[in-house]
Amino acid sequence: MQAASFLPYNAPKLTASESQSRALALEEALASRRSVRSFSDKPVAREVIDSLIRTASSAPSGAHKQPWTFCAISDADLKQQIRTAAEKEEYENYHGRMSEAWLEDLAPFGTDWNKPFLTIAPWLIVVFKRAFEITPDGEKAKNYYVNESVGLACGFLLTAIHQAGLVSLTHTPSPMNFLHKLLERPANERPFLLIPVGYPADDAQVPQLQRKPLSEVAVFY
Ligand code: IYR
Repeated sequence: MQAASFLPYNAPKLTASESQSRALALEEALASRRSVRSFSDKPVAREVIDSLIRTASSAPSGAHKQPWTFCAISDADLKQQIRTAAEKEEYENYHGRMSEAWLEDLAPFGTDWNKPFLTIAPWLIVVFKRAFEITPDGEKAKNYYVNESVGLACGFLLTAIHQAGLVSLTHTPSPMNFLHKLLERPANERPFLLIPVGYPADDAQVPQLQRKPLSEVAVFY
């Protein structure tokens, strides 16, 4: 095993009041983030997507294995193939595979099996988790806390998307194996989330939701 070499950590030097105002500024910026289901077809430059993915990939991960692959798709034909396959699965979900209680919980969001955003959004980012790695000599090498790590990277990604003035949807077609097949991913990768990225449609609407107040989500000891 290789020993890590260490460098001094150059922490940003902020006063307590600068810390507070920067915390509040980010809180306010992220308070306007919403999951959006109606996209514009306005293009987004490849360079922006590169940057969003670099930000996502800066997330912490178990033993710094970075157990993720981000597949960014702008090809119209591939987006159509993904839409067709996703809608086939979703049709089954909405017509029998989801419980009555689940359908009732989703009713306020107005979702159904139709997924037009999969062809309208200029980019689809399909996030894969890497369950393990294959070493150059063909051995399996373990990754650690893969779900936690990839979840964190997706959080960074959604934050970066919002910061860039773009919108996203955390879409979870189920089952997702069709993505593995269509994108010809290797055996160590499993689809994790499908995230359309772009601008909202001019007439985009979002459901009226309340976020839980601090008192309901935090306990101080
Ligand atoms: N995957 C389905 C159903 C769905 C499930 C949940 I939980 C949501 O928050 C939204 C939708 C779909 O994408 O329609």
